[in-house]
Amino acid sequence: MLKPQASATRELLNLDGLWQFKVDFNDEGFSQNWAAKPLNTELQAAVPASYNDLFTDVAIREHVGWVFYQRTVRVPRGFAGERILVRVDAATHEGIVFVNGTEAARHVGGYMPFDADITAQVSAGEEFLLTVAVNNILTNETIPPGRVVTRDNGVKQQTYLHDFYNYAGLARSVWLHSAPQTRIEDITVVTDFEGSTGSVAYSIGTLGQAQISTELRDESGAVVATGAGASATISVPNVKLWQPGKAYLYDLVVRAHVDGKLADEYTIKVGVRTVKVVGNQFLINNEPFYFTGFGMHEDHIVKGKGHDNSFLVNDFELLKWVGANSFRTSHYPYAEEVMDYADRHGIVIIDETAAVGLNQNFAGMFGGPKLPTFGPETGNDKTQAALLQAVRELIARDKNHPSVVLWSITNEAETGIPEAVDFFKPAFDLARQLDPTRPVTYINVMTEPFGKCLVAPLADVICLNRYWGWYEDHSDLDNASKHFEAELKGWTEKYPNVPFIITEYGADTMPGAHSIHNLPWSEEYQSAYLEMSNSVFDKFAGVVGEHVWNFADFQTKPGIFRVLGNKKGAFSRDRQPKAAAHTLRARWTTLNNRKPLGE
Ligand code: GCB
Repeated sequence: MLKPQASATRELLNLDGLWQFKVDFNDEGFSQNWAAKPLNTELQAAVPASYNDLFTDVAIREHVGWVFYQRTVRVPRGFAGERILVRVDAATHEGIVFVNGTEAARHVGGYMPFDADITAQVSAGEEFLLTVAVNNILTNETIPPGRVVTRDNGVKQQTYLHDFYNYAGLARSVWLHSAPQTRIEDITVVTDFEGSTGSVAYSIGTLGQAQISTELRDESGAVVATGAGASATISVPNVKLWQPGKAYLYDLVVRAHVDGKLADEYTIKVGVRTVKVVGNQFLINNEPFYFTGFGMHEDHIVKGKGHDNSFLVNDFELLKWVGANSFRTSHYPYAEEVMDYADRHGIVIIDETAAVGLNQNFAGMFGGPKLPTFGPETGNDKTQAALLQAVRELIARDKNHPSVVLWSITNEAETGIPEAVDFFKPAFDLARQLDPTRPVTYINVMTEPFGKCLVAPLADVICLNRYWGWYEDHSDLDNASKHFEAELKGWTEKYPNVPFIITEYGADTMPGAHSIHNLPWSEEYQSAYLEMSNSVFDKFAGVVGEHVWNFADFQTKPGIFRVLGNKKGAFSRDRQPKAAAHTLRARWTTLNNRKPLGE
């Protein structure tokens, strides 16, 4: 799915700002057709932002159901004669776009963009009333799954089996954009190189018949290669590769002509690089790559999951400062601005669907009832269809990002039962069918070790989340080290030809808490815990990466094991380093994408 852009044939208008905002406390917004007239409300909400922390009213924060966002939009006169669309970058978790009270599009899945084609409903130069209704409910048939319960006081409550807070609303940008009737609909780029010659294979999907031509430009703007036809492979002499920490991006300018006249033009960034799994190594550009970095979250004060370019730049500065070369989009696809920025700055990404919490073993921790993970009331055929749709949309959106090197199907699902294979295998198959160029992984939870997990054989790379020294062997790093090593020995012996990435390891730490005795929650304990874990990883050639949980402290739903959120960040929620950040920096800034030890 192409991101809207301004080009010789396309217009783009950003609709961010303050929108009228109303919470549908009594479920009457649709029956009273709120979208047909100005919302009767004194509230305004910032877009992009999650709405939950904007207001002081806890009933808004904890609302379960629909909210309405509204503004007027004047269609620029230059849009005349074109298709006119509204792009919602994300409506968490379901969005409906209304134009003057009439539904124009709806979409389920809180972290993916969708378009409403409103050409028939609006006119260039005229104003219209744009309303986006957004629903935050998670059920057993959504990704991620959840359950709505009614408390004794009659108030609805959203429960779910993951710890990050269920922020909702319009957390990413909204756009009005135009596209020609005959247009470029899709672009797929696959890159390779041999010696100093690169290749860019592309295939272009169009709406309507058109002749396609392409131009590849280097960073100085010089045309280095050209192509003709809807699919072709073009050669790039003296190619400059996209490398971790050293990005190089070409522009592929795609033009569609009809009867010799330019009908559409669209430009995408192309990084020439390869990704391969060979034996137990992960190769980028045929060189072993060692992942250093974090599982992250889109999470900030006040904005929740709201995208913000200042935070984006600062978070990436901190990644660079600490020596991270990569991160995982735990536990959902991130804003496209994040992906573009990673492309531009050479940061490597493990790109994850929002399939988190497909594991009823967490019911004890997060509140029951504990049901079978897969079954009619939990993970069923519809849930699986939602997962497959999530995989489809993720790959459609992110397939051309050089920064993305690995698809992650799910985080910490229950994978030790045969139903898990039936449930997840189609998702692995689909990912490989849609993108044969990238390996596919899943994130294994500690309760599904190598002797039990049945999904591991489906994966090209096995990712392990391990908490030896925190949830197990708490405050006993000696035992933790022994158990961690024994476990990794078991995994790497069972799967000697598969690379392993430790995608989570971490210890909750209150910034400013200290202990001469390395007591848990102190900054000293977190540093010692990470050093212990890292020294275990260094004993295994098959461990090709370490992602600390988490980059920064983040908001969670309340819980007796959380102190105003998850405190496993190397940085506090306001992005100040804990001692652990310095510990990681000392290690990572000397690694240079390679594992120095244990090889
Ligand atoms: C996990 C989850 C992550 C949690 C983390 C924790 O295994 O994947 O979402 O936040 O543990 O801190 O408990």
